[in-house]
Amino acid sequence: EQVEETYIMIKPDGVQRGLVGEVISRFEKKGFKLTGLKLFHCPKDLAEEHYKDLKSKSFFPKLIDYITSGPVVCMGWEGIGVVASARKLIGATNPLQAEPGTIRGDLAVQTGRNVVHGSDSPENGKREIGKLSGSRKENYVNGHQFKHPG
Ligand code: YYY
Ligand code: MG
Repeated sequence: EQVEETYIMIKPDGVQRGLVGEVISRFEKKGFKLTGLKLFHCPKDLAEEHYKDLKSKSFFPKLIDYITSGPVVCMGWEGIGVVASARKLIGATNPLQAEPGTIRGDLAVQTGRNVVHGSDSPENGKREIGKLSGSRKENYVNGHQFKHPG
């Protein structure tokens, strides 16, 4: 197992419903390290870039409308095997199929309102942190450098 970084984004429904603390808490309690965080209203072009692999899907326009409908919380999380582990913590794409104990399984009912995004590979983790964060990591952490204890 390798130390890697994943991009986790609390989607507009999660922010609006007041689930930011709940989501962050689950990643903290698991033992991962927060490497960056910002509140961000994603412009359309960046949303389309982020979800470019889904461009041909019928739900794509609705997905872009939704993800740009309000602020999201962009985060980087680091740790051993964090990419796959985060996907487990998040649960299946359709919240009705997500296991209880997962974020989507506990907190959501609709695929189109499933609270949180997590990268599906270390490569996409890097790409998404770079792109959706505004391409510069300094910007992503809002210019603040911080050291995580331990
Ligand atoms: O990685 P994950 O978020 O679990 O699913 P993806 O297949 O990458 O789809 C991204 C996003 O698109 C999903 O979280 C909700 C939305 N979506 C949808 O609205 N309807 C579908 N049938 C599939 C996905
Ligand atoms: Mg995905």
